[in-house]
Amino acid sequence: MNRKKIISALLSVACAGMIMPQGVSAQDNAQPAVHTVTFLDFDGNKLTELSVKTGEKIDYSSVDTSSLHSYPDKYTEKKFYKWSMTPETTDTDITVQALYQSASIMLKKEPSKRRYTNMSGEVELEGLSVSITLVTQSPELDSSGEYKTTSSVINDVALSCEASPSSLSEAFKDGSTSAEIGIIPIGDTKPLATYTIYLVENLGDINGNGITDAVDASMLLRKYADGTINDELLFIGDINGDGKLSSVDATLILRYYAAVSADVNNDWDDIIKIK
Ligand SMILES: [Ca+2]
Ligand SMILES: [Ca+2]
Repeated sequence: MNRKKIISALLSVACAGMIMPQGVSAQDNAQPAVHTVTFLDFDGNKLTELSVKTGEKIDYSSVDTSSLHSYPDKYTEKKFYKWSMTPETTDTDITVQALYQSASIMLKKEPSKRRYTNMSGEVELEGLSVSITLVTQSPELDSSGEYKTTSSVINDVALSCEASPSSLSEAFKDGSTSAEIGIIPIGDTKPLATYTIYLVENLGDINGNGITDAVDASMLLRKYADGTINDELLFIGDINGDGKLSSVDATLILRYYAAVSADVNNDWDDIIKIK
């Protein structure tokens, strides 16, 4: 065998993998290099890290992201959305950051009925208007190096909400004349907003004798005329709920008294609605 042939034979054997280079490389193949995958929270602080070998799949599901779930304020829920990148494997140390999705609930309009004149029935959410703003981070960076966000607004979610407590007897059970009502998405337990309702059982009873009649109507007019109006009087005497006492309220008291006298429907709400 001449020199040329010997070289050729050696090369073909080497190419077939029969001859292993000695030393470091053989050692590397036996024990693949280990790399660190560092996971950061939304603020860029270290959450945890994983060690993965070259070629080994990174197990993202093993990272516990439950600590990233938070309520930055009463109306906002923030949770893990996805990682800034999710390569299957890595041959170097890498860092990935958690991206978030947040949902902020905004109460656009409280339920229109805030005042109840008795404790029977349900809390009414009519008039309630709620919107949810979803903000989602994307893996793309903006010009200042921050993760871009997109936001979308979902309106009119009021229909899928319920009041808690839902019954007036429950709301005012402690004898109080005001109650905090939670507005809760159906199926949820955490209120997205709260508002206050009032119990005014003595509506229109200006002189406080326990009945609402023509005497109260004239007393209201007198107080209206001489300007002796305080908050308590307004609470009892502002029948139409426009924030002031006027002859309109006196007229409504008379109408209520007439209905009671005639033993017909004397529901304040119905009486106030009559134009
Ligand atoms: Ca009275
Ligand atoms: Ca009024």
